[in-house]
Amino acid sequence: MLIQAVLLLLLHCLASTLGQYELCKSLVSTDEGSVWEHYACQPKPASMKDYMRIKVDPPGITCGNPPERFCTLENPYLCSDECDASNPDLAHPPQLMQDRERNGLITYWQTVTWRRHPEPLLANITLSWNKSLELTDDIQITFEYGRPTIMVLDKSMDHGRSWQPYQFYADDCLDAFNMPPKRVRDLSPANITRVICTEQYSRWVGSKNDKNVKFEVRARFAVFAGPRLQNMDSLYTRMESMKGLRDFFTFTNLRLRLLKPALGGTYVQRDNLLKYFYAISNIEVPARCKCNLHASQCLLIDGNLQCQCEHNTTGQDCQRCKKGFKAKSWKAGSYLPAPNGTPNTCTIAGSPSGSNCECYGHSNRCSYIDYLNIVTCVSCKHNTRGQNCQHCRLGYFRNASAELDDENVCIECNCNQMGSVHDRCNGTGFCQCKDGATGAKCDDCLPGFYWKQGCYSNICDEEMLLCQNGGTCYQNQKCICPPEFKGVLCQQSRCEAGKDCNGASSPHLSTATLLLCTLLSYLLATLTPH
Ligand SMILES: *[C@@H]1O[C@H](CO)[C@@H](O)[C@H](O)[C@H]1NC(C)=O
Ligand SMILES: *[C@@H]1O[C@H](CO)[C@@H](O)[C@H](O)[C@H]1NC(C)=O
Ligand SMILES: *[C@@H]1O[C@H](CO)[C@@H](O)[C@H](O)[C@H]1NC(C)=O
Ligand SMILES: *[C@@H]1O[C@H](CO)[C@@H](O)[C@H](O)[C@H]1NC(C)=O
Ligand SMILES: *[C@@H]1O[C@H](CO)[C@@H](O)[C@H](O)[C@H]1NC(C)=O
Ligand SMILES: *[C@@H]1O[C@H](CO)[C@@H](O)[C@H](O)[C@H]1NC(C)=O
Ligand SMILES: [Ca+2]
Repeated sequence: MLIQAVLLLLLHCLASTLGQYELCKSLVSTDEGSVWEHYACQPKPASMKDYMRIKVDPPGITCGNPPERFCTLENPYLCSDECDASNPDLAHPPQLMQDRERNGLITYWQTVTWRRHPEPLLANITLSWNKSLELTDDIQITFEYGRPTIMVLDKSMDHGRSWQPYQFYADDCLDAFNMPPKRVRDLSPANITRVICTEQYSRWVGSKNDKNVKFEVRARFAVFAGPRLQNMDSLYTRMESMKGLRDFFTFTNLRLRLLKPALGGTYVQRDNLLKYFYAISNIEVPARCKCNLHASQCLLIDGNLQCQCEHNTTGQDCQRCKKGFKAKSWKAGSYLPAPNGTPNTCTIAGSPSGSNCECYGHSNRCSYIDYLNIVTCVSCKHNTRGQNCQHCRLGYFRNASAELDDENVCIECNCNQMGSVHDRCNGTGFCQCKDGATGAKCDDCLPGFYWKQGCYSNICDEEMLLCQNGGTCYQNQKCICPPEFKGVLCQQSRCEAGKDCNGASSPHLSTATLLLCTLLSYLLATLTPH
């Protein structure tokens, strides 16, 4: 017992020297021998600039092709500097935003100058990681020769498919974006995830004084964890309880939209446009791999960051249970309760912790049904049903290319409501069609039928059911008859008994004549004795 206590103490020491959530598991000795204990865990923060891919737009925005002279805002008449892409000493390619500078030598990416004024000088810098990351400290972008007057930081959480603004920067927020200027310190816990426009990093202070533009992460953390981030538990508790807080710090891509360069004053001096351009020497992105609290390591494998998943999870972000470990559905680990959190491990199918009830990852709950003496899964998700969530719900069919534990295992039948008997389908997705309907979803008609919110027998066609007496077939639905004929196929003359009508040979009878005809035949019919 003493040894156990000492071991536990040791473990505690180890955990606290390592920092929070740095261990996914550890071997603990108990009376029954050594067993693994599992904890929520996350990788250490890292300098993600080492792993980012940079793309600058538009093409040709980088200076030096052709070679170009440029001036500085401080001394606009001393234009001895040159950018030349073909000379390594004078080139300013994009990778100089992420290099490791040595011996105090500042290296930077630089754009062409604003020769095309008043056409705006625009540039996008897109940073991609092909991995979900979570910010752990301030993003810091270092501008040489002055910070932009207007810029936007965007982020994507889905590998660049969709983008959203992260922060706006301008020397005049109202003028540039019609937003009131804010500082992060104006934010309260309730609106900490608000996207703001700040004027803090865009005002002209001389190009040597403050070169940095920040996206403040520390100040946002401090709202919960205190000014020196001494109470990280409190932040982690918020991460679990406050909707959108973790997502706010999560991204796969970032984009800087540079909209207006530093001016060094209020106005653009049109007689010296060679002093206006963008130059960035460094982009610092301190973050950790997002592994859903299932990994403490994140490694570069084949050029991509990859969580080293524990707890029998898998996937780039440990966002799935491993095959064969889907007794329950997948869950992210939890920071709570402090200090070790809850690992929410994936459990082996049919293992005791899954209560011997395999649900193929479609349910987390089992229940014992007394009178049947069975254990059954409760609230099967992903459109499954059954004791083990092994069947598809009515209106769904089994996806032949998916395993039973796949989220996509059941596909909606999608039977056409008008053409089908009901919304169920057979094992290969075929619906049961009403008379005249056909196709897997019963949204087509058999030959001899036409579609009008369901299939109906043709009234006329070009082969068997011909319209007569010059009638024309309208969409298989009806014969459009000449005025003097009627009947489904225009087979009937309108005035069979009327002599006057027989004589009418002109194709277009006037309405008056027609009326007269009808009247005459009516009169004849009533007057003729039976
Ligand atoms: C920068 O990206 C935005 C979309 O985020 C796009 O609308 C704009 O045209 C791009 N600008 C340049 C200069 O490529
Ligand atoms: C992104 O990462 C995934 C998983 O590591 C990999 O399969 C994919 O090929 C990568 N895509 C690119 C464009 O590198
Ligand atoms: C955030 O909330 C605080 C207090 O509730 C308020 O004073 C502040 O204006 C809000 N900030 C934004 C950007 O809405
Ligand atoms: C994961 O599965 C392996 C192999 O069955 C097992 O030894 C290990 O304890 C499991 N880990 C967790 C966290 O359940
Ligand atoms: C069937 O399952 C496979 C494998 O998971 C999946 O890629 C595919 O999208 C599924 N098909 C449908 C129609 O959902
Ligand atoms: C489903 O119905 C179609 C069409 O009737 C048939 O070809 C198919 O074999 C059926 N599939 C199953 C699994 O019964
Ligand atoms: Ca550099």
